[in-house]
This record gives sequence, C-alpha cells and structure tokens, in this order.
Amino acid sequence: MQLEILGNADIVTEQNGALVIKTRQAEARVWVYSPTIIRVCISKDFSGLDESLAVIEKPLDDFTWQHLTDIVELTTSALKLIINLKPLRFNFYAANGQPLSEDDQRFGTNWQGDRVINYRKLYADEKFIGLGEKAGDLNRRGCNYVNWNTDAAMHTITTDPLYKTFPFFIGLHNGLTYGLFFDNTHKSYFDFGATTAEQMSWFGADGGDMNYYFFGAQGVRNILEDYTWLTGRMEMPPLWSLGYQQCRWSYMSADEVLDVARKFREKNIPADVMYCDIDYMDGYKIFTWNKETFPDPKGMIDELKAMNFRLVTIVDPGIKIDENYNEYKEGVDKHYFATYPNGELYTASVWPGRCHFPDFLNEDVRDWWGASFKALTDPGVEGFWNDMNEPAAWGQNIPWLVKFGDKFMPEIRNVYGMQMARATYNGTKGLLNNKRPFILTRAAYAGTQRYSAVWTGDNAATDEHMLFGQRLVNSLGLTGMSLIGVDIGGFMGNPTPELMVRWNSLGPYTPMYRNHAALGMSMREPWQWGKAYEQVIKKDIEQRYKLLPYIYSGFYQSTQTGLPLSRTLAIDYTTDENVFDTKYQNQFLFGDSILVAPIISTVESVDVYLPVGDWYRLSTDEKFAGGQVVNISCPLTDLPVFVKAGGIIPMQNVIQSTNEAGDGVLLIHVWNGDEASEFVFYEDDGTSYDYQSGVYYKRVISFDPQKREVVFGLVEGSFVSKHSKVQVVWHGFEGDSKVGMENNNQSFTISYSYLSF
Ligand code: MIG
Repeated sequence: MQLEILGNADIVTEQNGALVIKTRQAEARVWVYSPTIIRVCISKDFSGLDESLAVIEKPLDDFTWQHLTDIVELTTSALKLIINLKPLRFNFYAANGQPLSEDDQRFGTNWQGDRVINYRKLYADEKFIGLGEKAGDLNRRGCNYVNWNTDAAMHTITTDPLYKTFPFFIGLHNGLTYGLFFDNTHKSYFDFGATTAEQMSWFGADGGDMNYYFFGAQGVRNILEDYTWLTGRMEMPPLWSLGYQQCRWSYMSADEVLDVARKFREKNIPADVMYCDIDYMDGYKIFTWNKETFPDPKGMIDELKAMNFRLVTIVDPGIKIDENYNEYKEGVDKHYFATYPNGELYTASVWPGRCHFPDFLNEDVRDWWGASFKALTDPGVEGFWNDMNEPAAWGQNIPWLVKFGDKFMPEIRNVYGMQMARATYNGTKGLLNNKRPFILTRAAYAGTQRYSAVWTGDNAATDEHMLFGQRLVNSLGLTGMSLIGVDIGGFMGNPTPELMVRWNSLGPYTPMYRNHAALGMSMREPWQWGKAYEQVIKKDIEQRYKLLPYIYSGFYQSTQTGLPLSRTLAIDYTTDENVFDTKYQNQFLFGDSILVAPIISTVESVDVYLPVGDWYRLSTDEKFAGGQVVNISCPLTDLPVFVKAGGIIPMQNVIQSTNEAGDGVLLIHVWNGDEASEFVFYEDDGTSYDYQSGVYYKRVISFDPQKREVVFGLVEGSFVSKHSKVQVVWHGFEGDSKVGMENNNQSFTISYSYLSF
C-alpha cells in the first residue's frame, strides 16, 4: 500500500464561495460558514454530491482571503486560517494570532489506499473533551478511539466502540478553546497522543474525505452553540417523557403492564411512562401485536391513559421473512431492503429469526417505514423506542459487501441508526396530528438530536457502571444531545438494594429518568426493595416531579443554544484543573445552578470538588465556599447535590403525572448570593407543536442581591401558565420569609423582608 502525503499546491482560486486549492494528490476546498466556523474538505474526487446527514446549514457566499508568496491567509472577524502551500497544510489561529490548532507540518493529511488521516500538532498542555458516548476519562488526552456503531451487549467501562458515532471533539490549551467535527461516516479513528508518545494527535477514516469543520469560538458554551447551529438542535420534548419512565424486558402481557401502572397509582409514586419491549409483538414482527397477550392494544392504552400513563413501544429494524407479513411483502416488492451486490436480498438473523433490513438511507423507505407506525399510533402509542440499529444481527458482523442503495455497508453503518430514528420521527410526527412523538434510539450519528433522545445501551448493575453512565451522559452532552438516559438499576445483573436506591437518587438529575432491566433479571419497580427503600425511591421520584418546571426550562435552553441539561464541569470551569481530576470528573451541573456529585452506594461520605463561588447543599441549605474540596456525608437518603449561590430554581408541588394540573403554585426557590443572576422560565402545553407558533409562556426571573429582590420580567408568548400563584422561597437569607403573589402578565417584584424590621 502506498503512502500519499499531501504535497505542494499549484493552483489557488475562488469558485462558488469556496477557496479551491489543487495539489498533485488531491484538491482542498475551504468554506466559511460563520466568522467562527470554517470547513476544510480535502478530496481526490469532488464529483459526488456534497451531502451531509449531519449538517443543516450552508456556507457564506463571500469571505476574505489573500494569496501571499507561499501562503494563503483567510481571515474572519474571529479566526485566521493560514494555509501553507508548500506543502499544503492548514493552521488555525485566534484573531489575536495565538495558535488554536495546526496540522503536523511533516505529515498533514495523507492517504494509504482509501484510508485518510490527518496528523495534528499536539500542544504541551492540550486537553480534549467530547466524542460523545466513549469510554475513558473526561479528558481524552492519551486515549484513542474507534467509531463503528456496535451492539455492545455486555460492554465494560473500557469497551470501545460502543453504539454511537459523534466525531466531534473540543480541544483546550493555553486558555483557548476550539472544536473539530470530522463529518465522515466511514469507520473513523481518533488518537489524542496515545500512541505517538504525545508527539502529535491524529484522526481519520477508512474511506471518504478529510472533511472537517473547525470551530474557533472561545468558550465551550460558544463552541456548542456553533456546533448545534451547524448540526441542529433538539425540539421541545413531550413533557411526559421527562416524568418517571418504567421499562423492562419485558412486561409480558397487557395485564402485567396495567398491573404495574396501577401499582404506581395505588402507592402514590409518580410516573408517566410504561414501556413495551419486544414481547408485545407477534413473533417479533415489527408493527404487530401479540394477539394472545396483548389482545386489545387500544383498550390497554385507553386504560393507561385513564391513569395518566403514556406507552412507549420498541421497534427493531429487522423485518421478518414471512410471506404472511405485510411489511415483509411490501418491502420485497418495492426493493426497500439491503441487498448483496448481485441483487439478492441480504438476510441475517435477529429476534424474529431470518430478517431483511430496510435501507433507511433512502427517503422512500423512510416514508414507508414512518407510515407503518399507524399500527402503533392508531391504538394510542406516543413513544417509539428504536433498538438494534447499529445495525445489530446475530454475529454482529454485517459483511462489507452488503449494499444500501448504491452504498456499501462500511459507508453507512455509522448513520444507519440515525436514519432509522429520522424515519421514525418524521413518520410518527405526521401520524400524531400536532402531538410531539417521543423517539429514543440506541445508535446515533452527529445530528441525531434533531430527531431523537438516546440512551447508553446495555449497562450492568454495578457501582462502576453507574459512575461510567454519568460520564457518558456528560460527554454526550457535548454533542448536541440533551435528552439522554441510562438504564437506572443496570440492565445486566441484579443491583443490591443499596445500589438501586443510590442510582435512583441520580434519577431526578438524569435528563431521561428511566428504569430498565434485561430479561431474567430481578424486578426493578420502586416497591421491590423493601418498605424503607421504597420510601426513599419514592422521594427521589417526587423530587423529579418537583423539579420539572426547572427541567423543562432547561430543555428549552437546549433547544435555543444546544447546551445540554447535564453539563460536565468542563463547560463552565474549563480552565480549572480539578474538574479533570479523575476523582471529580463525574460531577456535573444539572441545568444552570444545580451541581451533582454521583457517588457509589457503599460509602457514606465523599470528597466533592466545589468550583469557584459559594454553594449550598440542596437538602440542608448548609453553605460552602467553593474553589476547594469538601468532605460531604452522603447516606443513601442524601446524594451530594448543591445549588450555586444566586441560583433560581422554579419548582412545583408534587403531582402524580405530568398530565395532572397540580395546585397551580409555582415555587421560586432562591439561594442568597452576591452576584445578580437570571433564569429563563419556559412553559407550554407540553404536548403539541403550538409553541412553534407563539403559544408558550416565557419570562425572565432575576435576582438582585443588593435589593434582595426577585424580579419577574414581562411575559412573552400567548400560552396561559398553569401556575396561577407564585411563591418565592428564600434560602440562605437571615431568618425566613415567604411572600405570595398572584401571577399576571405584568412585570413584578417580590422582596425579601428582613425579619428584624
Ligand atoms: O438483544 O429488546 O439494549 O434495552 O431491552 C437485546 C430487548 C435487544 C437490547 C436493548 C435493551 C432491550 C433488549 N435489546
């Protein structure tokens, strides 16, 4: 195999808004998407369509560049790209001239056969965060990774690859930040100095182009905002999907599903969602119901609805080969399935036995798939769980020559799950008449946030998996994904009651709070752990429901800026070394002002690192100075959760489901602090798309520390809040005072009254 290194550039021109540079080996094109986003694509063949499944924005028509002797300088208000022409290398600088990221000048971009790799300079203090669902530490320096979507059943906390591909990382060095998104769907590789004795980093793929977007904004938040501008942001999720979700593989009959739902209501443990895993189907045929065990799906779902429950059902991609099965016959007739190169249909075995696999890369197939959900939406299903879409089949090794349209498996594998989620989202959105569908997918690629929530797959019932899961959630949050779950309690194996309790205490602070377990594992509902622990778990679930106004507003923030709900501390405290210490790396901010320290179930005290500023423990209002490590007691009833001084947290009194109106009181909790703060409160009907035409309720709530006042700004939007009363709850002020006031459309102020007055 030959090595081809990108050599000298002979021709530099501007064509259709792109800078075009030619060398003997290849052609490079450069586009400016915004002052902070520059795309570089180096290809041997630009004849193919320039299509990306991730990117939804277009480049600017115009940019500023000049050709000097052996370099080209491309300048925006925020960035400078210096392109060395002999040989062709790309080097990015901040506007003030400080280097952000540069090619390794020796090797730059090169090819070995179809494999294309970019070698980059590694700075002495450089750290890396990102890549989404990846094993290892928060700081990925010294690690290497492969993206190749895999059904990672029985994975450990070091397994790579897992289910998803997010070829986007953020580099941090010298107080600077930059991001790099390698938009290439082939099997890809990232090495952050792991195997080069820290002399360089590199990334690349088995095929396709060296096609990357460089983000030069300063601050991780700004990079995330740019990345999600480019690849899209999530929509408002249905409010019910933020309630407690009870799943298992499987509740085996309609009776069992209903019994479990009833038990939540009998016990007054709040919950919103029940799941049907694969056994609701007839012979695992997608879009069917088992006639014996689920004889009347509509009847069952009506009963669930009467109890304020929603149902989510699973779908897998594999379509069973069965002459009496509609989806099979249609798929064959219309040539919708993946094939061998000679035209034979590709067959592999999964749950239903021998199956064919829809080509979700094809729009007609997506439309067909989407329309088939009628069998589920007609009886009333509103949530759709997409599993096995890596895609998985027994053996896990779909041959390289399998074709999806005109593409072979290696090129599409990493986007198959995303395209299945896209088909599911579009189809069910169409069928649900202005109701928001809830989509959950296991496999994903950059941009999936536009269609679906994700969960982290088949974890295990151990303390180390619980902490690992949090790290995955935090890292997925750096990819535009915000609605993310882990199987609380652990999928494989049985948790101790203590682990179950501890894991549930993280539940309120997990973007998607879902309890799930594998076939054959112990039952996991909150009442399976003894009376005393049931009460603890119930309190955790109640805490989730109290926090929903805060959480929902947090998701609104995700829709606007791409900031995730669960935020690694590296987002806001980027230059604080302690944040990357493996002792503290799992800690995260949940929304703007809550800090959570996940902690194993076998200890009762723990060191927590509180970043700069003052913090209050949520459970006690005890105040701590930040910028230091504090030792915190953490019995199973009290996870270390803190609120930032000045934090504003809207809460509500407990309801049993998001379908309940509640008592109409919005509690605004405020923790005393020296700095002014602000919270954007957002509410809408929680179920429809009317918010997209102005039917929402939004107002800025701010805290003025000097005046000890909470100011409610003017209401924006035409939705009538379900909260008719506001009550401010003051924390950390001298004495205690509560002031109630009628809610209205005016701006108004509530002051803390000094008790000594
Ligand atoms: O081969 O549908 O990750 O959540 O319960 C296993 C059965 C298939 C894997 C999913 C898991 C789900 C299970 N599925």
